[in-house]
Amino acid sequence: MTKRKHEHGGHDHGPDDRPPHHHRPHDPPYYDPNYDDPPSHGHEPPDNPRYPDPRIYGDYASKRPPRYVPHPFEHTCFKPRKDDYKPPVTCDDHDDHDTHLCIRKDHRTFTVDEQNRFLNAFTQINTMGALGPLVDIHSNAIHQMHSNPRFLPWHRIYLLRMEELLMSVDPTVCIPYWKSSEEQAFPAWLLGFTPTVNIISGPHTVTRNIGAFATLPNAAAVAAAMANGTFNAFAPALEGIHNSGHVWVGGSMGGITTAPCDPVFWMHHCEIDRIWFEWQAANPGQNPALAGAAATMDPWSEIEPDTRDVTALGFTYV
Ligand SMILES: [Cu+2]
Repeated sequence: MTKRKHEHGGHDHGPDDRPPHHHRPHDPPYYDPNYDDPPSHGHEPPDNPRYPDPRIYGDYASKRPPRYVPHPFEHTCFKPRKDDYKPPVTCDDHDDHDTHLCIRKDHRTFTVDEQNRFLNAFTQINTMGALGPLVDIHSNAIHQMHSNPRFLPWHRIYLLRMEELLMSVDPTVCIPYWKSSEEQAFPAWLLGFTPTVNIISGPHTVTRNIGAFATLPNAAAVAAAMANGTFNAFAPALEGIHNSGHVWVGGSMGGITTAPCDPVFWMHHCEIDRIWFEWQAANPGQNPALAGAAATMDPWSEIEPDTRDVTALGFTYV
């Protein structure tokens, strides 16, 4: 007998009387995973790795995230109020909680330490890859967050998610507001800060084109918007003022898909939200008329009534 069987455990190793080996089949010298029964790592991978945390990214963290719907062509750039335009008007398109109450302050009251903490937290969440996906939520028109009564409540939740993200790396950080109508100037301490954010279309480096394409609405324009006694009149007036702020900063801020890459986006929206907060106090009971699916601030689960009380949401304005 000359052939050896490729079987172990048999006893017919040879014609002689040597005792049989009892070694087990040896393991290959490389890792040979058992694909049928993979070892448990003790946790499940996220459903959607780009959006790992449902607390921040809402429905995007599921296996069936919201469908992507591009904004209609004429709505991909923010439009200022007609009276704020400076000709020529073009779109500057280059490349394409917990129990802690956040006290949102005027950025002009910030100490250098507070400025640095805000920018460092912003840089950290960007480096973590957490900011890009949040920006991308803003570029998905399926959420219907502009030019309708969802504008104010939706962005209130959006800001809150950003604030929660910032607080996850530095719990002392709250988003400051930029009272542009009063300042008539860009926050000087942001001028040198132009981060690159990995958004869905690729890396985007923040650009600005300050003051080139609009004037900044002044205090009188804000007062005129505030004078509206119904939500349906007030909200579009404030959204128009908001649009002009976007166009006035220009560059990244001028496009819906890139605007939240600029930290001034959050400070600008913080001011818009603060104006709404003040208006709410002066006009109790005036709320957006939203019902059914329109009342849900998708991709998050908050519904419109949840957005009315900022203190209940975890922040306030001073
Ligand atoms: Cu927006």
